[in-house]
Amino acid sequence: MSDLAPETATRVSVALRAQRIETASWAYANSGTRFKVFAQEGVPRDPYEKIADAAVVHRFTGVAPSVALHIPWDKVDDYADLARHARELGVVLGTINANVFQDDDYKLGSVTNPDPAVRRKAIAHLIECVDIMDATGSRDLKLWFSDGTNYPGQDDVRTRQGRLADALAETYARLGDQQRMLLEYKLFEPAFYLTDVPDWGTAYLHCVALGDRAQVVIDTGHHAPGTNIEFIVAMLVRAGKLGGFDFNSRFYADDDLMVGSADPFQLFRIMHEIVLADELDKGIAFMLDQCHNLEPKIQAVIRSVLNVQEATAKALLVDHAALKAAQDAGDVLEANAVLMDAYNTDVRPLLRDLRADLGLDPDPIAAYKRSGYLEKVKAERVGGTQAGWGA
Ligand code: AOS
Ligand code: ZN
Ligand code: ZN
Repeated sequence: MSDLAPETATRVSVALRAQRIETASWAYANSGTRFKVFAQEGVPRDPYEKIADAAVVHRFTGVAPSVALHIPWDKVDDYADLARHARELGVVLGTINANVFQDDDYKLGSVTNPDPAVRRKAIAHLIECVDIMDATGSRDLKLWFSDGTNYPGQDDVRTRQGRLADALAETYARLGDQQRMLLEYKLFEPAFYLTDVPDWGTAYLHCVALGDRAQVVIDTGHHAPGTNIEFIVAMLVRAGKLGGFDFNSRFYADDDLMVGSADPFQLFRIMHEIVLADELDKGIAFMLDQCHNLEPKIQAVIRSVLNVQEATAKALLVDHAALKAAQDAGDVLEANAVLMDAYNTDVRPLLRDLRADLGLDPDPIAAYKRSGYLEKVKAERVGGTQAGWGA
């Protein structure tokens, strides 16, 4: 039992019940670094099996009812059938992630490539992704571009921005009324000198030019060390331009480790900005973008979902009235103490109670392990696929 005041526990539980976290299809498949992919037994052999694994995560957590796809890693002949398969398992297909970074043609860029034929090919893929969204019923198209240059002088910065703007505008024009374009930025990698969408400012400028249904995605691993990510959250929320998160943890660069593992306090600070702005259930997509190279994948995704839930619960515990009073009084230490009180609260009893109320096992990881699912798929699935990298 949680020892929080009953009305506090109720308020936090109601908000947590409404929270939705989207998992990523590629997290269930084999992955690694450019040095080695360590294959695991029982990993999915096709998109249908990835969705089955995502459904298991939802079954034990109750808050992960959608799974993001990556095209062409999750290419199938009939996307409506894939959506039906997902629904039968109790989940839905979520964000469609485009891929204009793995073909040889994209060596000098995709939508920013100097060659118009390559740019056309890239735009055709982005539009194909919207066709797929129509079939899957997905709301969001997520765009991440590896485009950039390795050497000063290699290409013209402003010309490339113009090519990018043209491609985004053509794709945006193809979206349906209920569909959104989410533009993701990343500081560097694979380009090492200049990346065409390196930061939130660049993504924001493009989204403003496009219109209301273009919004920015914050991948928590895509910043320079020490970047104040919660400040970016606050700025984008204030501008109505925060479309979603790709959650993961980083120690060095785009490490794609489990969210909340490297810096749970940062995750709390991010969720605090979301809760303060009352944006927990207003359409911001809370997605995981992670790779589980060493650890068992489904269990790691469950752990990640729980980490987001714990950070959210702590953010919901911040006493906003006390915080504002301390801020208005200029009481630096008291304001900080209000935040730290919430962060230092053990929310696990509250979350166990919430799961029991929802008819779930209070300990999702133990329940998953007891279910025997991993042993079953290990026996059934021989020759699982790689997430996509180097495939
Ligand atoms: C790449 O670094 C980005 O995080 C993208 O979201 C990418 O599409 C995803 O990680 C799959 O590779
Ligand atoms: Zn990402
Ligand atoms: Zn990334």
